[in-house]
Parts: sequence; C-alpha cells; structure tokens
Amino acid sequence: MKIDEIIVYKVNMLMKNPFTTSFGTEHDRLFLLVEVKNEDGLSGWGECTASESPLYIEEFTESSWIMLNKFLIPMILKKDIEHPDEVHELFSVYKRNHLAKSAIEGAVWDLYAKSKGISLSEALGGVKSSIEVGISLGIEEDIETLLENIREKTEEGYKRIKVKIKPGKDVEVIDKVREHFPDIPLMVDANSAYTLDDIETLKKLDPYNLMMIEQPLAAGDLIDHAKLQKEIKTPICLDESIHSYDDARKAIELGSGRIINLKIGRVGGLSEVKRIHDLCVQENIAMWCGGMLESGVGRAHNIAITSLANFTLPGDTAASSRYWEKDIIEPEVTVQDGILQVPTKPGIGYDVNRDELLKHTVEVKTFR
Ligand code: OSB
Ligand code: MG
Repeated sequence: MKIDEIIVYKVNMLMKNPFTTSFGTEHDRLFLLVEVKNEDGLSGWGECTASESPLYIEEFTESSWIMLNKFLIPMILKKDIEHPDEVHELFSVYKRNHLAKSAIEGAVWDLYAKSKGISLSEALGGVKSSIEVGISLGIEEDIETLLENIREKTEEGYKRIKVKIKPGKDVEVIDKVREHFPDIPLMVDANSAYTLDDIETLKKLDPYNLMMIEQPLAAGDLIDHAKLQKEIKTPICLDESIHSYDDARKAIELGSGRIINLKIGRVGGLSEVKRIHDLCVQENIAMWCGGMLESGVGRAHNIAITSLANFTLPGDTAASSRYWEKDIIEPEVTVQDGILQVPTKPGIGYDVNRDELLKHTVEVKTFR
C-alpha cells in the first residue's frame, strides 16, 4: 500500500481529574495524533503519548512534533509499504524517539489491517476476544480520597488496583489500604522515585502481599534492580527501563525483575511489542499492557495488543470515562465488571469522532 497523505494533529484535552505520580501532576494532555491515508482514501490512526514535559521519558510533545515533521514523515510519505514491520526497520536509522516513531508505525498498522479487512488484534496475532483490566490510581494528598477512589473502582469491577507511591507516601499509605482492603489484587508504581539506599523502606512493603512493585529505581538501573530483587520478596515489574527487545532480553538475563509492563510507545511501536511478547513467552516472563493516559486512539491500540496470548495480567487500559468527559472515538471504550470486549471491526475498531477531535486540536499539519 502506498502512503499518500499524512496528517499530524496537536491535541489538548482536559482530563476529568488531575493525575499525580512521583514525577508530577498532569491536569490535561497535550499529545499528537497521526493519520495516514492510502491511495484509496482509507485512514489509519496512531497516537504519540508524549507529554508536555520530559518527566516520564526524555521525549515531550514538541520534540515529537519536530521528530515527526522533520525526519519521520518525509521517510515514509509516498512510500509503498508491504507490511508495517518495514516502518520499524526504516526508522531504526534514527536513535530513540520511540514515542514519535510509534505514532506513525501504529497508524500504518491500523491502515494495513483496514486494507486487509481484519481487526488490528487479528493482524497482530491476538487470540483473546475480551481482556481483563485494572486501574492506576494517582497519589492523593489525603488517604481518605485514595481509599474512596479504591472503593469506587473496586465496586466498578476493575480486576486490580495500582497505587502510585513515592518516598514519604509509601509504607504508611499501603498499610492503610490493606487495613481497609485486605484481599484486593493490589500493586504499587514508584515511577523511579527510589535508589538502593531505600532498600529498608522497600523491604517493608513485602508483608502486604502486593502483586508487584513497578519501576522502583531509575530507568537505566538494570543492575541495581537485579540487586534489589534479590533483597525483596515483592516481584519487580519494569516500566521505564524497557525501551526495546534488547532491554527486555538484558533485564531478563540479569534478573532485574519478574514482570514487564509493556507500552507500545516506549518500545517504538507494535512490531517491537510483538517481538518482546514472543521473548517473554519463551522466557516465561509475565507481562501486561501499561497506559499513558491515552485518548481513544491510543487506548484502541492498547486493547489490540492486550489480546495477545501472553498479556495474562490485567493492564491499565481503563474505560474512556475514567479520563475524559467525552472521548474522541466512537463508540467510547467501556468496561463491564473489569472486562473489556476486543472490537472485531477492521483496524483499531473504533471510529475517530472528527468533530470532537477538531474541538481539541490546536495545530494541524498536512503532508501530501
Ligand atoms: O508509570 O504507568 C505509568 C501514566 C502516565 C505516565 C506513566 C504512567 C502512567 C500511569 C497511568 O500509571 C496509566 C493509565 O491509566 O493510562
Ligand atoms: Mg509505570
């Protein structure tokens, strides 16, 4: 298929509730959508999950905008592409910038699936028709608000609760959570807020029967994570540390963790997700799909990968209504008793609501 036209949208959407992690608070999302069109006028969609500031990863929305416009789009505009794997291959000449790369690559995958008349899930080799989902809850000023959030989301049926932690908001918080909810599937996410100096604090989390602790140490600290895993019983799950198949391979070999949170953007796209998925099957490593507070487009991609066989743990792909007053896709993503139905329509399986999208679009650039 020939990539005839590419459109990049810079979008700003206000979130229903602010979301706080150890690295900061997000009130709204400034992100990019990429639309690729083939010669028949079919459209494929991808989302760049960068944020306004480089707090989670080194990329940020403006850097991704430049990366796309200056380097990536010119590389594939007017190109004849047989299979989306070629996009990953082409982009590999440029270092990193995975969030930007994955936005186009995902759009090409969607277009590819649509041109074959199959769902993105099927195109990727997905096998599940429904998926189990959990929910990620931000840090709150007061414990009562967090407990109320957990109560509400547990009653809605989410299959596991993830609580964000940071130094000073960790052991005491989890102690209170467990006092009120002794049996819920519970995990924590530190977003790299600790160092090996905090081993004693992290050990204190061991008695709370947590499914895992996500990314306690810095992104590059594979060796320190391996040391930490030997000292604590709670399984370590890696998020910020895994940017590629090779990162995953090294982390597994070193014993840096026992679980991987896979995010499409962070590893540069769906082709790399598939490779890491297959590695984890081979190495018997548990995995699940993380989230980046996506709009419906990125959410649809997350749903498609979660339908692959080895995504056995509930992910962070909650319902549209958890984030937005109104999502930019139709229908919106809904969750019933913690279960989400994988769409069967061609491509991502949801239609972009162009009127809604344009309400939030602050800049558009078209390449023909
Ligand atoms: O660490 O998984 C994370 C959101 C933004 C950046 C990083 C993370 C998160 C979340 C929220 O945990 C996941 C979601 O609900 O999309
Ligand atoms: Mg995380």
